[in-house]
Amino acid sequence: MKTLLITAPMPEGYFSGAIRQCDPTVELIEYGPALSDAELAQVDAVLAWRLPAGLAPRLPRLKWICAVSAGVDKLLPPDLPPQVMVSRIVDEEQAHGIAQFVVLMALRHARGLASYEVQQQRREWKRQPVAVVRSRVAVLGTGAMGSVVARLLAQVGFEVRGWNRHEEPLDHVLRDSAIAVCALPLTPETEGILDARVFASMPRGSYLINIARGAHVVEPDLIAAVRRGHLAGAALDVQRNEPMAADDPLWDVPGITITPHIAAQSSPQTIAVQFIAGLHRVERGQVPANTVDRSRGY
Ligand code: OXD
Repeated sequence: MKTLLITAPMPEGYFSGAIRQCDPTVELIEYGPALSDAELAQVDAVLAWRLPAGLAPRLPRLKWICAVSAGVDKLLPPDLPPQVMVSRIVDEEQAHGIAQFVVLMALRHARGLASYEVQQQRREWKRQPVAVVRSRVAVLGTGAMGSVVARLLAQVGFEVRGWNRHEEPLDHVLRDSAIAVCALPLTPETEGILDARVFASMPRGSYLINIARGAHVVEPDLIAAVRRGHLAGAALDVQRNEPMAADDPLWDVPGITITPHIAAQSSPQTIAVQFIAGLHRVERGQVPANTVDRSRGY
């Protein structure tokens, strides 16, 4: 079985090295736009972050796509033949790292750290009222990531409620939450779910943390809600356009913290181990672990 590696913007070598260390017999082809149709016709599996547009129909033998990520939203183009299985990485270590990042940002907001950073710049030693954090946090998405995030937030004192799309309207859970954390999968149903209407339903001074996908957020609506002072701000580890251009309007909004999709990543070793196990299952005609329901998109 031949596997095509398409891991840009991460270098393919990062993954091929880890895979060859675990199993030197795996046949790997690094993706490049110059690959011929004859070369592509030999590909049985793909290990990828994003599938280039128009590539799927050029892979007539393709049986399986393994994401190098927790999300598969960039691997489900409409021209992907229906029999191709798509699976994702499920990594407890990554989920824990993401939860740590969310706790960091939630505490930074709830303990008012940004205002002390401003005070320090002014050399101003001034105490604000101090209280142990008990604020209410809504975690949107109760899957592999969301449940770990919710647990760690609760452990440090937040009052946490999980939400998923089939339970109650989103504005019901947000209207009394000081912080909303987006941990949803990106699907056609959740794209743009965080828009002006939702921001208006959040209490004044509340805060958004997004560790899922940039496209969950209607960014101009978020910018307007923060600039108006309705939301106190947001921590965005993911953005609609990654990498963000230097002139992206998100950079300059006071209260919005940008990080470049670093909340947590799976290591190439973890990805290699899960990929090889999946490849062996595909070779035996079995379904690999963590295969998504393509009709749901997660
Ligand atoms: C992701 C990841 O899905 O980094 O964003 O795994």
